[in-house]
Amino acid sequence: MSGHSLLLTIFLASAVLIGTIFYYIYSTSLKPKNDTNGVKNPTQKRFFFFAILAFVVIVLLTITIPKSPYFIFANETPSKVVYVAARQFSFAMSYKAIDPKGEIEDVPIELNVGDLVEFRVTSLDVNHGFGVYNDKAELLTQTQAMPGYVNRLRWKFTEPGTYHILCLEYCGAAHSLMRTQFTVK
Ligand SMILES: [Cu+2]
Repeated sequence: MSGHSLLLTIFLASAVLIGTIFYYIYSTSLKPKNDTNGVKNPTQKRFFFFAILAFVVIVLLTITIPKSPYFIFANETPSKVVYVAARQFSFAMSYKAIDPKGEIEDVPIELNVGDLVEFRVTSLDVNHGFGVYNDKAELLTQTQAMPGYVNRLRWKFTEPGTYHILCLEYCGAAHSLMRTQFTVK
């Protein structure tokens, strides 16, 4: 079992356990009354409402959790690694690993259509966002840039063009100016 599926299993098992405890408290704290004069017991209605709600939530989670970006391209080896250091108020991108205490290299990045790219994103000061936008200003994918951590973001670009990186987390007075770009051929 991979680390991801183990975490998911633990999460789901805890959710079922918590749900069972809540249901036990719910079922023992109400004294259902018999129907009188044709009026239905309101607690029964409430039970069905919550049962349907729980069903909808479980179905939606089952569909959407496997599609979350954390699992995307997890079983493939990236053909290119791009290192990103965010700082107030710019991004530095390089093909070489970034040493936060050394000189920060910032080189023009060129990627190929169809290549699996892994961005390794960190921050040199405060929390930033790393949002990848296409030419039409549509957000394709994103992760956080956090000091002391390296977040990996994998993506395959299907169209050539200029892509833009924008900070997605308010990080100071010049946050809105914090952007860079790279090309895909
Ligand atoms: Cu920002």
